[in-house]
Amino acid sequence: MKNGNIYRNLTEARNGGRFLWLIDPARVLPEMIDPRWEKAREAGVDAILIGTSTGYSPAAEAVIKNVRANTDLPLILFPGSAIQVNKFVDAILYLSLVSGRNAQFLIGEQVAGAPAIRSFGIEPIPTGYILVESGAITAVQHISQTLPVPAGKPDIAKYHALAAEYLGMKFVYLEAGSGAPRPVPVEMVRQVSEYISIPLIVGGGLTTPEQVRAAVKAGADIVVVGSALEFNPTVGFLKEMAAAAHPVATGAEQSNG
Ligand code: 1GP
Repeated sequence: MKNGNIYRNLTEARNGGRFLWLIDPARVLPEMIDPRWEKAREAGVDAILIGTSTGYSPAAEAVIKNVRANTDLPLILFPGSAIQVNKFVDAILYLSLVSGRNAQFLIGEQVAGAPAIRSFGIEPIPTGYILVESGAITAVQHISQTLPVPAGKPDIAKYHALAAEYLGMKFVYLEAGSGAPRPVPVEMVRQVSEYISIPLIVGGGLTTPEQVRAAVKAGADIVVVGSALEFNPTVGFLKEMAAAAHPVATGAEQSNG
């Protein structure tokens, strides 16, 4: 799928939120085939994100090809740096770490990756990436050497999100960091989603269906879950987490309240 199709597909009107499964290629063996991949669509996964914050993973290409061979879901790269750009994905979250003041992650990596994205013909989805304090120093914080937005300061998150919208970005991503002890506070999700007009992605530290449901109820259009699906690698749990993001579509819950 090319030329805006993935973004359109992720944002067209529907009840509930979208559920994205984040696969970290650094944590998957290149020869491994996860039996959940071919069941992911049926389990309620809307797309697969692939990426890691810790530089280049030599196995990434093999892992991506294996995922591709086992599911027809859209594959979206979620890169920590330009070196991760490859031609085996449909789209890329073209992230700018707007909550930081480190030029490398605001514009430097984007310039480095742009020609490859163009020549591979993959769909760039400009995304304002906002790191939120979560009770620990996460890999994103360490690698980017940036300060996260304080968890109790939703106004700061709102103004960064609005600036991302005004700069023409298509998504805002509120990120607590992979494996975060605390996800983005529900109150921050609510305030940011009410404040901006572009779709909101929320991820990091979401480990239970209740947390996923709360994020969607607060206004997250898309939720991203990675670590919890590594700790509990069953199809049943994948289904439960996905159903929590789109309760109406799955029939698991007829109303949110
Ligand atoms: C991290 O938001 C994603 O970039 C997902 O985080 O691994 O904690 O689910 P988890």
